[in-house]
Amino acid sequence: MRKLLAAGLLVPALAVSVSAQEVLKIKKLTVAEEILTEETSGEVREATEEDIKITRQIDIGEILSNLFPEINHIRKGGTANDIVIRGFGKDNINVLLDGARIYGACPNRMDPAIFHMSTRQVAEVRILEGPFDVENQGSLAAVVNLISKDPGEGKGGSVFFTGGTFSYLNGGFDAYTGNDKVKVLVGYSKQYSKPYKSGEGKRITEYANYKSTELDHMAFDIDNAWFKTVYTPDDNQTVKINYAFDEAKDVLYPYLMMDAIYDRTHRVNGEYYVKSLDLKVSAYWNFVKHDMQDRWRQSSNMSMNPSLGYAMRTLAKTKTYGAKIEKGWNISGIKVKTGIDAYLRNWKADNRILMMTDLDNRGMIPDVDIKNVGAFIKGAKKAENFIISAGLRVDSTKSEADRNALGAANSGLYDAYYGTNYSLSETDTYVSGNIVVRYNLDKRSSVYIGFGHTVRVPDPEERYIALAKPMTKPNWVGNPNLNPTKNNEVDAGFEYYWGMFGIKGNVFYSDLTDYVYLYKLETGPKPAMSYTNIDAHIYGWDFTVIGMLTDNVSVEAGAACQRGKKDSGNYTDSDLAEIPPLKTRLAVKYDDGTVFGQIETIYQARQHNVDSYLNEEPTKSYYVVNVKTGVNMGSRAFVGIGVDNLFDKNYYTYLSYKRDPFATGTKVPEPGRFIYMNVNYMF
Ligand SMILES: [Cu+2]
Repeated sequence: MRKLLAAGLLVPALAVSVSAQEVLKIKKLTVAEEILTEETSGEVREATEEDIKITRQIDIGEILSNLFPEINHIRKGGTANDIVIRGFGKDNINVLLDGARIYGACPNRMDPAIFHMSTRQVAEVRILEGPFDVENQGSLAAVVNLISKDPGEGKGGSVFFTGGTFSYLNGGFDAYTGNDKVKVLVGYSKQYSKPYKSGEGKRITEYANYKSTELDHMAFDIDNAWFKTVYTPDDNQTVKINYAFDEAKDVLYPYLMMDAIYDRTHRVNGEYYVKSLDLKVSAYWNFVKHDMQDRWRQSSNMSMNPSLGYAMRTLAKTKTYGAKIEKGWNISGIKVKTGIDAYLRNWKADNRILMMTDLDNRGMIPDVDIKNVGAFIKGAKKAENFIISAGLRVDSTKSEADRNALGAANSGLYDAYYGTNYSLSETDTYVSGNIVVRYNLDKRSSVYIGFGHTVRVPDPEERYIALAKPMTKPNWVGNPNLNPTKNNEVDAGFEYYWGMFGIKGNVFYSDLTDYVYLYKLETGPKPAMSYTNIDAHIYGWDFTVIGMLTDNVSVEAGAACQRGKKDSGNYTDSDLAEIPPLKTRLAVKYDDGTVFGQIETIYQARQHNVDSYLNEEPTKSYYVVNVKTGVNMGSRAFVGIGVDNLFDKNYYTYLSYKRDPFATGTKVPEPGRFIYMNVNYMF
C-alpha cells in the first residue's frame, strides 16, 4: 500500500530496521493487472497489497473476511471458515493452492479448499475478483490462489507461538537450508482450542445439540507438516517440489449436525520452469479423507447400535490430480500467454444412519469422476494511454457417477424424484472469455471497464448426491439434469491517487444463466432437498480509501455491498440466499519499523433482503473493534499482542447458519473478546 502511494513521488521509503516479523502478504488484483508487467505497461502498477503482521492465525478464510468488505466467512465452528466473495460461494469461486486444484472431502464443506493450506505455510494470497481468469477452469466469479513460502539460501528459520483465550494455542517452526543450487524447507505447526465463548459468555457447543459431557470437548486439534525444495541447476531453470500433510482432529461444527473425527490430507505439487522459453510445466496430486460422526451430539443416543457410539456417520474420500503446460510469448509487442491443462477430481462419500432403521447410504456421493481438459490464450497490448487485454478458454468436462457405488437406502432416489429421464454421465463443452480496457489518466491513476463470460459445471454434490434420511426428515438428492452455470458480467472501476492519498472503486453486474440453487422437491415418496437451475443476477460495489497521514501513520477505509435477485424459477421470494449485506472496515495504523500498532473497526449492516423460501431470517447489524500492537526486539525476536472484539460484543454474521429449505438450523455466534499473543524468533 505504501509502495503504491510512494510510486512516482519522491517519498523516502520507510526506514526499515531488520524485521523479525513473519508477514503474510495479501494481494487483491484488479482485472487486467495480472498479466501486465512493467515491460508491457511501462509503469509500476501495484496491486492492493496488505501485509498481515499480527493475527490470531486461526485460518485464512477468517483473515480474508476481516480484511476485505466484499469477502465474508461462513461460520461453522472455531476454524475452517469457508468464504463467500461478492455474494458468490462454493464452486462459484476457484480456490487454488500453489496454482493446484483441491477439493474438500466433506459433503457439508467442513473442509473447504482454503482450509487445506495451514496459515503458517502461506507466503501470499492472490485474489482476482470477477470472471477474468482464463488460466483455470470454472473461475465463475473469482479465483483465490494461496502461494506457499520458498526456502531461502544459507541456513535459517523461525520458531513461532501464538496463545490466546479459550485455550487457543498455535506453535511450530520452519527451517531451511540451501545453496545457489538446492534449497530445502521443512515446517511443522500445531493448533488447538477449546470451544470459544460468544459475547454473551456461552460456549459455541451450548448453541447446538452437544451432550452435556461434551460441552468442553476440544474444538479443533490440527497438525500440519510441510516440505518444499527448490532446485536451480542454472540461471535458466527452476524445479519446485512441495509436499504437505495435514491432520485435523476433533473439529466441532455446531452449524452442522455432525463433527469431524478427523480430516487427513496429503498434497504434492511440482513445477518446472524454463526462463528463456517462458515455459512452465506443473503437476499435482492431492488426497483428503474425512470422517464425520454425531458421537458428541445428543442425536447419537438414538442409535440402534449404541456400541458404535454414533447414529450418523459419513466417511468421505476425494482426490484430485492434474497437469498444466503454460508458455509466454512476445509477438510484436503483444504479451501473450497460452496453456493447456487437464485434471481429474474423484469424490466418494459413504453415509450410514442408524435411527429407527439402518439406512445404508453408501455412495452418498457415488464415486463421481469429473474429468476436464482445457486450453487458453490471453494477451495484453498497450496503445497510447490504453491497455487492452483479452482472454479465451475452451473446456470439455465429463461428469460421471457410478450407480454401483450406491447403497440399499439411496439407490432408488434418482428414479423416485427424477423418473427415468436422466443420465449419470454428462459431457459439457463450453467457451469462456473476457476483454478489459484500461485507460491511464496519469502514471498512477486509471479507469477500466471489462466484460467476462465464464462457465462452471455443477459440482458432484449438486448433480449426484443421494442421501435417504430417516422418518419424516426430507431426503437430499442431486439433480442429474442440471446445466452448467453461465456468468456474463460487466465490471468497471477506477483508481485515483493524489499525493499520499488514493481511492479505488469497483462496480459489477453479473447476469447468471442456470445458476444452481437449492430447491424443495415436493414430488416423490416424501419431500427432498435438491437443486435446480434458475436465472439470476448479482450486482454490487466496493471501494477503498488509503492515505498516509504522517510518515508513520496511515489510514484505510473500505466498504462493499452486494444484492442478488432471481429472474426465473417457481419461487415465492425473489431475493437470492446467502448474499451478505453492506460491510465496512476502518483501520488506523502506526508503523515505524520497530513498533507497530493498529486500531480497526468493522461494521456490518442489518440484512433484511432474505430468501424466505429457504427460511432465511433477517440478521442484525454489528460493530466490532479490534486492536493490536507489536514490537521488534532486536533483529531476531518479535512480540505482538492483540485483542479481537475488544468490547466483547455478542453478534452473528449473516452467514452463521445453514440454509436448508426444510430447517431453520443452529446459528453460530462469532467469538467474544479474544486476547492473544504472538512470539516469533528467527534463527
Ligand atoms: Cu464433514
